[in-house]
Amino acid sequence: MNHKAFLFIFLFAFSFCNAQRLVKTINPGWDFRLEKDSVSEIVNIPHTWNAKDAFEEDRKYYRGKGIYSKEIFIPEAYQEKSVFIHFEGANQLTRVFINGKKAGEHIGGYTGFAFDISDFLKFGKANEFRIEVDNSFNEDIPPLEADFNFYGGIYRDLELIITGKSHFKIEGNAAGNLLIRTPKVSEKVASVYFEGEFIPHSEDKNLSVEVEISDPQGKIVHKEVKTFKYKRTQFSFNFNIENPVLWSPNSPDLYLLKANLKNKKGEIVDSFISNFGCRWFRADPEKGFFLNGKPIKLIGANRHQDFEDLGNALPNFIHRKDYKMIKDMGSNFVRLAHYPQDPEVYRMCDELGLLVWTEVPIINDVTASDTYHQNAVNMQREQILQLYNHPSIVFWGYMNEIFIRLVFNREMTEAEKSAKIETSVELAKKLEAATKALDTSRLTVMALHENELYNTSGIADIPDVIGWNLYFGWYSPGLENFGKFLDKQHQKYPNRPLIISEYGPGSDSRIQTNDPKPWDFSEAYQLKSHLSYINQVMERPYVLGMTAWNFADFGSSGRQDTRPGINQKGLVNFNRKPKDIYYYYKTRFSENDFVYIAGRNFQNRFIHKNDSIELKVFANTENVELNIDRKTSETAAVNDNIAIFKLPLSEGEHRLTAKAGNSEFQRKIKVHFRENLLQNIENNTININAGAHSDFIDEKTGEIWISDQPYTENSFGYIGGKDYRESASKFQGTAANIKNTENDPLFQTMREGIKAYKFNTKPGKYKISLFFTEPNRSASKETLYNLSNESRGSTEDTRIFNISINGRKVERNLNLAAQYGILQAVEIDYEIWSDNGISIEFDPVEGQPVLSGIRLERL
Ligand code: GCB
Repeated sequence: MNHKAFLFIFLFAFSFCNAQRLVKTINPGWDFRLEKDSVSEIVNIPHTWNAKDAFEEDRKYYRGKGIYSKEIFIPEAYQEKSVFIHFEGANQLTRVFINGKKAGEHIGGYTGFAFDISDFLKFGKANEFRIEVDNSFNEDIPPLEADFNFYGGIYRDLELIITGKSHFKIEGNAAGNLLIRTPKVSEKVASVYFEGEFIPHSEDKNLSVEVEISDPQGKIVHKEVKTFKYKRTQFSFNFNIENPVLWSPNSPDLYLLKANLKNKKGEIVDSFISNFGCRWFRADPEKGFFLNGKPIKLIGANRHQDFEDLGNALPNFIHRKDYKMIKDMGSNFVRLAHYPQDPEVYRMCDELGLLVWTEVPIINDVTASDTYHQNAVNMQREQILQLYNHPSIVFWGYMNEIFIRLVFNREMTEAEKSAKIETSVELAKKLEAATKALDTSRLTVMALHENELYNTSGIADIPDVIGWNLYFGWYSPGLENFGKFLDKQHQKYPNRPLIISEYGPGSDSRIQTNDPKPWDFSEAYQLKSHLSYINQVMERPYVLGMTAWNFADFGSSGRQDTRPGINQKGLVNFNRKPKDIYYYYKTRFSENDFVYIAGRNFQNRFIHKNDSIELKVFANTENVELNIDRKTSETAAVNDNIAIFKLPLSEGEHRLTAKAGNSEFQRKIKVHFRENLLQNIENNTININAGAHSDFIDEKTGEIWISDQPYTENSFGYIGGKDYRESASKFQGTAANIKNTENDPLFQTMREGIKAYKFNTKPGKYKISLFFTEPNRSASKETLYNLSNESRGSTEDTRIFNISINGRKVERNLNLAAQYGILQAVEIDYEIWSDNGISIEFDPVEGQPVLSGIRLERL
């Protein structure tokens, strides 16, 4: 060993022993069982017991108590220390027992907490840890309800923290109340306050706190020591940083503060390390958001903390990856809806340069009890004290759409409604006061839904900034009504800074079309809607910014969209595979040249011979050059970051290469002429998404169910009827979970009142598969067999029809509701020999026939 290496090891070992705080996870190997079960299993933390059942058919996930137990050996040496157990988060009511004694209890599922467990431990021995976590509905704990799953468990890291006998304050608020405040920052000087508490042990008289600050380059810019007389527990430092390096999304430069707590002998008994940043900001109701004196339009997304197959029990790398993806799409801002997230998330936002709106989960409804109010206020206090030092945070939020139940609950009396409003306003005032008591340097914010009650009740006047969750073109009609609504609000309340906290439709990567419509869940409609919203925000300087709903699809057990149990408004899928819209944001908001050919999941195109392929190319240059099959090139102008090409392509595969500035993108697409499908039937099955204007791609099998078409000579198609969405005169399709299938969209769209489906086939043996569902929840289950019965109810909701194939009756009095049930996926296959084409006739007996899909195979 050379001399240098020896010195290095010595120094390392020395500083290690001297750094008195040890933080170590105790995640692995817990014996876990649900209270209702006797069998247990071994699990690792992060863990939730709802990762699966929240997505099973009925999605009634277990909300109750889960019990974690484990023996943990505590070394003899810890007798000279203080030992804490620290939860980064457990949902939602947690009780800790050590060696049979209760060591602590915490309420709330989204903030961290710690207990001093020193007095409960046996040293040099194994100790019995038992942790009970309960996610049952509790009317005193927010959130009472919301559009996401309340997965139960210890779903974030679990740690022991070991310090000297004397230590910085850890218990209670978990961050130790060690706050770094930067109340005044300018380009010339930043004044910094570092303040907090320590807990002195009787053996340690006269403790001192030593502070060292380094700048973003690692150069020490300030050092200071203060000694405190015994029994003093509060300390504070106040110093200036001249010409501070400012933190911003473009240059997220961080300062580092290290603090040591030392005893009289100069030994370090505890230590604390935290980043902080120097920046200032304001929200102007007329001119928008300003950071470090410069205007900045806030652009980004909301983000939930769950992931496909994992529930909310995510390893840190997924948290990190999400925020990198959010940053990478050109965001400078995120809303952590609807609750405080993993500590790693805030660290990432500081480092990546993402401004943050973080909020406590007071959602949809409030309980008018002191306990509920107090729990809500405690959550906000914990959030603020734990996250205070992150320069990325600019908004402390509380309350999301707090009047939504009130508006939709028809059973409530006027008196009950007034009482709800009163208690909500009262709680908002308490939350506002509690927030400002801890932090006047940040802005408070609340998210509202489209309703005047927020204005008339006065609740919208309480926070500094108002966030609007607006779903024009989805829950309420007309994308263009978005801007009109904002202008009206701005006119009426000119002193109120506004931000768009949520917007965006649901989309399903399996649904593709060039002719998007509201509620068709196509990626194309998602693009249309987001594009319109972005333009409308960009035209309005007074709007501070916008966060899309949502970065990723997320679990919500009550949802019945095209993937039941999942809210599909994500820019990326539940597993984070991007939808096209993700790349639209990246194109629109990233500074480097970027080009992307839309249609990640739309690579097979089924068109009519004389039609051309419509291709959308996203680019942030003035023009895009598109090369086709390395032969011909076309150029198109870019509007709103989209160039549209109409390409008359031949049948078969084509390689497309788009170029914009320094960026290049390739995509293969395959063109199929619908006219030729019947000719090639030996090689191809034809799958038709009856009653739909969109293609549906079965992710599992790769089958493509092409959009429907009317019958024409020498081809195939329907005769008669209407798309169910139109005939039902509904804004949406069925938007209901279809049982016995994962291909809900195939069944949710249908042709109602259909008379026939025809194929001009050559002679041969064929298999015809018909796909149906009964969409009407009140469809009558009575069949024609008891037609004679006098007691037969209204025929309005009865649907009975016959089916014939080439003149032969194959179904007599088919009543889907009676024979299969409502909203069930039904497939019936028929084998036939046909000499001269296929004609399937639907003949109504009562009500109107329906058809959801049809598949033709040559046998
Ligand atoms: C909202 C809620 C959010 C929902 C969203 C939706 O306004 O704030 O929690 O998930 O709408 O998708 O309906």
